[in-house]
Amino acid sequence: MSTIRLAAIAITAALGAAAVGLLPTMSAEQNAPAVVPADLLYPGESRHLANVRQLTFAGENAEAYFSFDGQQLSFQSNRAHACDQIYTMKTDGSDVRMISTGLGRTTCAHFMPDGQSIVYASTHLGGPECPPVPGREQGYVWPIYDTYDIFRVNVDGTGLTRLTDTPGYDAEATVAKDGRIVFTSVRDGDMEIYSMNGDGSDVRRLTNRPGPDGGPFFSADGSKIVWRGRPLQPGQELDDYFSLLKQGIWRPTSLELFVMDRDGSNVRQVTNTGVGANWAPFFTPDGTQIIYGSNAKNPRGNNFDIFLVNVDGTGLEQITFFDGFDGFPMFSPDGTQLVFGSNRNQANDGDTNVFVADWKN
Ligand SMILES: [Ca+2]
Ligand SMILES: [Ca+2]
Ligand SMILES: [Ca+2]
Repeated sequence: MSTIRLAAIAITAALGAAAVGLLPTMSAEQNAPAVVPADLLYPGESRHLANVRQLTFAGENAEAYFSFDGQQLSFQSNRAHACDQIYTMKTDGSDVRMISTGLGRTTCAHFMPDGQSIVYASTHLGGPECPPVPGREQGYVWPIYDTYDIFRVNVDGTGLTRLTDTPGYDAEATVAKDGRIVFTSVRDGDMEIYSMNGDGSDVRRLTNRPGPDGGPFFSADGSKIVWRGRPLQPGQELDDYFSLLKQGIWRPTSLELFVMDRDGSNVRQVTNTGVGANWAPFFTPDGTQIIYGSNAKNPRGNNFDIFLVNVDGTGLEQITFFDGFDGFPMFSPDGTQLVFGSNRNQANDGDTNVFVADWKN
């Protein structure tokens, strides 16, 4: 397997949803040997993790996020469709149910606080097929399909309601405990973060700086937002970014983490690695630290790992040590469990599955 291919698989996994399925699956004879469940914990990981359980075993699975009562997970998978659909399951991996339409591509699902409905993004209004995958003429790029809008649906699949209707990409919706939604949109000509009520009303723009901003999550108390971005100065990189954005693609290779108050004020930079993608951040339940995935140690490689850092950028600690992709970490609301995506115990090379571990402080 070439280094380029490894990196492409890693980035595909790291970017999750929208990118999953863009690459062909490796043939069966190239399968990595499976490890027994006792080996799901790798040397160095026992400082914070214990009792690692694999919840999914079919297809690509990513972005698993806890419900507010900690009893269920929403996630996306291509197990039964050509591109990702949204599912729920219990935290032991049982009772898997598809709640999206089965049409188009979907991404980034999150439970509402009462556990009775879920928000997610889908391209199905743009057509029933999987949207086209961009070519490689621009190098490695990630599609931001202009047919993505954010929807809300009851957990039984009924009551599908469209929450965004502006032209262009609207996705990456997550929810505060009071029901306020934060999401990413290109409605004003750049990738920015917005918030809105649970019914799509009262939309407010929270970021306003050239360059990609996305992947926002509220802190448990709803007072802060953490996200990943790359503020760009006027010049070649910014010109290139806007040129790609007009084509519905971007190049997510170098990203840092930031926090702000829920109204968009008081922006502070958390990481400053300068290289690699710091990705998919989430606050610890007490709001003092951020857990996230990163390939900063090996910016061109596939070995993303999960890290923990204080909100002020100090106290960086590596959590996972599997030699392959680990990312999309999220704590259960009570802080006792960590859910994450990983290539560990892959049946096919590059498979991403959902894992839950006990968290040790
Ligand atoms: Ca839209
Ligand atoms: Ca921006
Ligand atoms: Ca890793």
